[in-house]
Amino acid sequence: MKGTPKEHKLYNPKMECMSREELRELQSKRLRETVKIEYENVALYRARMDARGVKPEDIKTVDDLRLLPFTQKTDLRDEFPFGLIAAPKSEIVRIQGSSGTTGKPIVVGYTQNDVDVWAEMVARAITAAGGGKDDIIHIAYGYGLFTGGLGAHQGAAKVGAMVVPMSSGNTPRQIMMMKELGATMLCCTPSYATFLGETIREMGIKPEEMRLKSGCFGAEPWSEEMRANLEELLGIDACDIYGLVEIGGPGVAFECLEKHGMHVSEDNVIVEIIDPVTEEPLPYGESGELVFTTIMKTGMPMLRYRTHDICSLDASPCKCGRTHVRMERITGRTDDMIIIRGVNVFPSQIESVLVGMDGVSPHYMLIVDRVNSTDKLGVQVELTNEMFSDTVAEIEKLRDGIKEKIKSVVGISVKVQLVPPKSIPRSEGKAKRVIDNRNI
Ligand code: DLL
Repeated sequence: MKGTPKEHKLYNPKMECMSREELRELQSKRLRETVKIEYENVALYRARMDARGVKPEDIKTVDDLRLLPFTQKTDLRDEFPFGLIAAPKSEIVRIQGSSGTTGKPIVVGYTQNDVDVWAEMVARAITAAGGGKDDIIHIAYGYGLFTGGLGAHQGAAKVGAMVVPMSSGNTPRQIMMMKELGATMLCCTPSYATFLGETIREMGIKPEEMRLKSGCFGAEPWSEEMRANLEELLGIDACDIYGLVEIGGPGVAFECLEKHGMHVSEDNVIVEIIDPVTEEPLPYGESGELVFTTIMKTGMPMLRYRTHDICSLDASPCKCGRTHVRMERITGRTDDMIIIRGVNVFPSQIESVLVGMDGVSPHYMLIVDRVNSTDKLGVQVELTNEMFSDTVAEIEKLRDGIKEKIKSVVGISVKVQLVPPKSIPRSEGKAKRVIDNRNI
């Protein structure tokens, strides 16, 4: 909370506070090993490196990173499910995925080593947010293929805390459990945390009656204003945490109690910022697309993975003692992905439902609102002329059918509104498919 003196705790001081020179050497060594693994075991990487005339021996230090090819989400789709796995399949102990993908989803295979590395990244994040063995950590991220629940769980278990694996949903029960068990930390999306805070107030429970002191909130973009509001609602320190399933789930970067950017776990990943158009690396401080290379993963390592997330890096010293660079808040995306209640949604997924469906045209608009701190997705769909003159019962049946199909493809409930033919504005350039009314 503001004004409270900050006591900075570290989970792994050796790694987290290593000098920049030592870190560079460690990164270079680990990069060489990773590139060798990829070249020897993954046909796609071998072919791409061969096409560029690059051999593993050419990669000597982190400066040689730019010789390597990029990896994209489409590569994971094309190589689904096991094409990018670098370890023997019998070594894969966990599959995690990205929420809400249509057709071929994205899955990532983790070895026991990868699960352990990831658990430590989250343990560091929890420690940085003031957590430890004496804490009772309430986890309200969803458990499943999404990395939020299991990721936070593993990290909380690693610091030796008492873990309450609530998963998402059933808000009154979440609040009852937090209050009765005396949760001291909360891990969930920032919008859900705000909703919990508002509901706690509405139920007449005062923040003092709860024992919460801090939390790790991420999986979606949020703002400083949202942080201030959340901290005030729950009486806590709210720290940001970032990650993506391709690189290692939550914990890839996390805030300490200084709360001025997320320390990137640089002994496990190499981070770059590139110009998304020229693909050239940009210096610290400039805003561009985040790119990660994993250097500790063995199941499905990633070379220069383009996240499409936009932010900048800050290498100035931090009072907490960590030497790892910090990434600023994510300010946007280079693609049209939106995140609704922690679920990643691409407009193309909605389109795939509508195309070929009788009675509607493939013209649609997604409208995102935040009502009582909960994201709501509305989909406006244009009826065809024939359907427009049909009976109300038929139109309602069509609407329910679309709603159900979107739920099965994207994984979330949406409000479908059928609109008259030609009522959605046509664009001459890039079609505008999303109206985001959330103030984040
Ligand atoms: O969202 C992992 C995660 C779980 C992070 C819990 C933090 C807490 P994915 O489902 O693969 O993984 O989605 C990754 O979510 O590329 C960003 O666009 C967005 N994202 C994740 N964390 C943040 C954050 C998890 N702190 C995608 N701020 C990423 C803004 C975030 N966006």
